[in-house]
Amino acid sequence: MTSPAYDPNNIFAKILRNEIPSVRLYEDDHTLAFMDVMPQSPGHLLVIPKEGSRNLLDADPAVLARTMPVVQKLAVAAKEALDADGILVTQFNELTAGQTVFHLHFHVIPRYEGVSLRP
Ligand code: DGP
Repeated sequence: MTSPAYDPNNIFAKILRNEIPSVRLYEDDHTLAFMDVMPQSPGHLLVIPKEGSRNLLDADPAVLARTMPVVQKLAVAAKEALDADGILVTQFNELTAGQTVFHLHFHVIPRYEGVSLRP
C-alpha cells in the first residue's frame, strides 16, 4: 500500500519551527533532539532530522547517515548522565507499526534494571 506524502504540519515539524514548545537537548544544522512529552522511562528523548520525511521508508539515506551518529552520541550521553543500565532505540514506520507522529524520529529510551517501560 502506498503511504501518504509527508505533511509539513505534523507536530515535530511545528517543534522544529518553534511553533510549539519543546525541551531541546541538542541541535545542529541537520538534527534536533528533545524530550518526549510522554516518556516511557525517565530521560526518554527523541532525535529527528530537520529534513522532512514521513519515516524511515521515505528518508534520504544521506539524512540517515547524518542522523545516526547523533542518535549514538545522545544514547551514550543519556546512559552516562542518567546512570542507565541500557538504552533502547526504537523507531516506528506507519500507523500499523505504531507510528503516531509522521516525521522521522528515533526514540532513545534509558532502561533500568528491574524497571518496566511505561505504556
Ligand atoms: P511514535 O510516532 O509512536 O514513534 O511516537 C511519537 C512520540 O512523540 C510519542 O512517544 C509521544 C511524542 N510526542 C507526541 N506529541 C509530542 C509533542 O507535542 N511534544 C513532544 N516533545 N513529544 C511528543
